[in-house]
Amino acid sequence: MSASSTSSGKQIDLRSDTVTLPTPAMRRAMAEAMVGDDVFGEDPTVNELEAQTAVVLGKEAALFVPSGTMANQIAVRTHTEHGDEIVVESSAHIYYYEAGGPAALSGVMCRCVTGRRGIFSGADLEAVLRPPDQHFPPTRLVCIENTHNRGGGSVWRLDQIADVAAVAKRRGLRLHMDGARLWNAAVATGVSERDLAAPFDSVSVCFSKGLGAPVGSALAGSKEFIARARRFRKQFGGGMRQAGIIAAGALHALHNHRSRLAEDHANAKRLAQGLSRLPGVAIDVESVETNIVLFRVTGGSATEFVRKLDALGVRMLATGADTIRAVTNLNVSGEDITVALEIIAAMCTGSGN
Ligand code: TLP
Repeated sequence: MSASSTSSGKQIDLRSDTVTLPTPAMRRAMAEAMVGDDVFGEDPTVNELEAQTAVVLGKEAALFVPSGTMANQIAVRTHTEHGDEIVVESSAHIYYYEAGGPAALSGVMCRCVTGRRGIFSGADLEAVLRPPDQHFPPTRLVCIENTHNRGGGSVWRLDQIADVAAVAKRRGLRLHMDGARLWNAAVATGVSERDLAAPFDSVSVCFSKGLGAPVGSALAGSKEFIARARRFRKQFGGGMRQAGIIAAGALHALHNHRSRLAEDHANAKRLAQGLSRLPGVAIDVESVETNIVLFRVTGGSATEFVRKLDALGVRMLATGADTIRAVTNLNVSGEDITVALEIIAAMCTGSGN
């Protein structure tokens, strides 16, 4: 792929926190990892990663899987039977970005709640729940996403989680959290991953987003839940062999890259503040809570804005007709944000042409 670069020769890639490259220390850990056949349960590095992830999330067990999508879809499959209904937020990754997985893989219906920047209340949940009746699919599972991707990296606070969890519990529903960026929520709130995960029957986390590992996610829950999930991982084709090589990258990320997310959050805030001063850009700076910055372009299309910016060496993602997403990450420094802002300012004011 040949992409443009800034005048310093660097490309500033803000499309996602999935684009990060492994650090030299992470590569060393991967190269030196002890490995075995994980389908036989014999990969010591995978076993260690699963054990340590379970501890961090305060759950009995965890399962290493190739992707966040697989972790979520295995969770849906493990909690449900064909013909059940699950409740998701209308822009949740599970519903919006996972290629119809709930219908295709689990045969379940999705019932949507529309939140505010992805966050909904116990009352919102209550409003979509129907009584047991032969006409209705049995509702089994409620999913929330923390942080919420299309909500702009918005954080579910403990009281908001407790509100939804209380309704779910009262109605006998199971609770899953898509915690692809739970690490960011923990850093932003100062509340541990374990506490944020406590009300949930299952939690998925990603090592390949903000934490910067090249591959890998995990699903955590009770021992019984994970034993059933392990069978669906195999059925979905996610049983890997000497997976310790990638698990070592994830383990390194879990130990070394969590607290540094504060830097990504500060960079996102500064990017948002800089963007707010530019003509043709509409942004709510206050809404930037973690590493995702969403803004609107008012004088043209998002696709065109992103294409022009790309040619100047700064990459972002158009997420709608006039909406753009920038995600700060491990490979983008504070200095890169300064350079990116200069480039965007020149483009928006026409002074760079
Ligand atoms: N999100 C990706 C894209 O798929 C949109 C991104 O660039 O943000 N849950 C959440 C909340 C996610 O944001 C993602 C990835 C996933 C699950 C899926 O993870 P992967 O890509 O590992 O399947």
